Amino acid sequence: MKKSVTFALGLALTAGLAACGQQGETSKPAEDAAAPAKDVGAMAMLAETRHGKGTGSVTAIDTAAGEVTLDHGAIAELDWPAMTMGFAAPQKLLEGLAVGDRVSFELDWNGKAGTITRIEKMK
Ligand SMILES: [Cu+2]
Repeated sequence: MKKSVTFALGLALTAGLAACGQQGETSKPAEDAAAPAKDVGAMAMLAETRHGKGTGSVTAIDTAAGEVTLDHGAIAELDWPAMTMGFAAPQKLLEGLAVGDRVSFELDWNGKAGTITRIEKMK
């Protein structure tokens, strides 16, 4: 009995550490760090990489570092609600994008971090 409780706690902690949006969340970072449970339930942490598609707007971008933060809508493939979060992205894909642009994008999610595989400005 005690063993299973410990195991469950370990899972919860792991899920918390891997919570999507942890890096890029712009709203109330202190509160998010203390209570990431809202997103953890929706984002099952799987070891394999999953692919998702979404739309959103660019809220921050660092082309040289290969980082972009998107305020994105729900992503059905990943069971994600809408949120603001950071992604890694090849520099080449970020060229020509700017804060405020509306974009459609695709990403690979490895359970801890997302990498943009396609991102295009929408008219
Ligand atoms: Cu997210």
